[in-house]
Amino acid sequence: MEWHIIRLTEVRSTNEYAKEIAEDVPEGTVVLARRQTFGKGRRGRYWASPEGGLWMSVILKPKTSIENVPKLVFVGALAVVDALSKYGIPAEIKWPNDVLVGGKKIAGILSECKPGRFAIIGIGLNVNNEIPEELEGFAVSMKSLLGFDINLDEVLQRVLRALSYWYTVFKSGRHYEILDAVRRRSAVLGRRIRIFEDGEVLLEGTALDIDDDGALIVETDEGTKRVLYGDVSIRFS
Ligand code: BT5
Repeated sequence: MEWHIIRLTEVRSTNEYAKEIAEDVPEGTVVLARRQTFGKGRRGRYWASPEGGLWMSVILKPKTSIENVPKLVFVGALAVVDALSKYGIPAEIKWPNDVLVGGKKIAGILSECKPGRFAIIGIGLNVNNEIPEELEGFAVSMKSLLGFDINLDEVLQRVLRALSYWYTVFKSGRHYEILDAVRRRSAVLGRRIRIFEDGEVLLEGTALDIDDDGALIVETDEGTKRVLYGDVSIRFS
């Protein structure tokens, strides 16, 4: 995969910027910013993006049916986990879009798409940046784990290399390989969890599996439930 990198000093959100240019640029265009002033998570949540972190959005134009597009979140998460492993950092995927190290969030993925036109994988990875006070105890950076500054460009190249690999798997239709990898690296399977939607508990139970569509299977007191990724978030009970 050939990547074309657009480097910005400051932007509101690389995902917003990527959406604006997506129709006019080739697949593989990457928007990278040193800092974001309105980095976003899902559902208008914020994403702290001070200098020193890896804030990027990748523009893709997959020729696949719409129901597969949500799996691109996993492609992004797997790329981050693989890149971290090159630094000896063991990371796990908290379904559907978080990457955790030792239970703390080191990265988040935000995928957005215009069906039939383009898809964007937004990746926020804490590298050398400070973690805001309000996230202390919940978030972690590569620097805080390793104890030294990491070359941001090298992290970018490692994420892109892993992304090339997983996106090739995606495009060739081997989605089961992606799901298998997510299961193996999962932070949730076998654990008791509560699933929230709009701040309300949707259900509580034990995470049993991630099925072939990428949905989470949860065993609850009322039976087995299937949760499609959307805007739910998980807390460990
Ligand atoms: C996400 O949302 O985890 C997706 C984050 C995607 C960020 C990237 S950066 C490049 C691209 N451009 C953008 O504008 N966004 C993408 P969600 O699952 O909704 O999690 C959001 C929650 O994570 C917040 O409510 C905070 O609790 C927490 N959070 C915010 N900033 C964080 C940080 N830097 N590190 C760890 N956790 C953070």
